[in-house]
Amino acid sequence: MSLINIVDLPSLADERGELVVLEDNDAVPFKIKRIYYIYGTKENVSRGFHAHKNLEQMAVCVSGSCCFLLDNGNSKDNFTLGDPTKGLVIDKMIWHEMYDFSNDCILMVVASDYYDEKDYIRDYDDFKELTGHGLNSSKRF
Ligand code: T46
Repeated sequence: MSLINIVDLPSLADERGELVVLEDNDAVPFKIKRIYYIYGTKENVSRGFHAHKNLEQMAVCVSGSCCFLLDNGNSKDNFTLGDPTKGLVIDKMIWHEMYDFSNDCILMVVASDYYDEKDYIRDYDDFKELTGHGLNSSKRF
């Protein structure tokens, strides 16, 4: 089963250009409490390297492109986000890494809750244990 869950965000296009709306409706599968964006990422820099215990998020590349690695502890998928009408859902308990940012990349993320460092799992071994796929987890079977 793929970890890549893409939400279509139709553009309200007219002769002036494009306009995309994000609202608490069917397009975004949670109530939006926070929005942040990442830009000016230096060449060959990767970000992320964590999972969230409870936070649900959706990422949209409003300019340029970047790649995501998503990992549920058991399997991994990669996806290139480079279309402002596509939202990538990052569910809770999904380890994620972002890489290959284009120079013009602006990555906007809408989130289901306020910033809370305690919600982050930043150690990959801890993440694997919590998903039941760590070294200690496998010893139990
Ligand atoms: C995520 C991916 C996709 C805040 O103070 N408030 C905030 O709302 C955020 C998002 C970050 N911060 C602080 C925490 C760190 O001291 O900003 C600093 C950089 O954050 P971080 O190293 O976590 O950045 P990324 O790009 O690795 O991860 C970010 C989000 O933090 C994370 O939730 O899922 O983007």
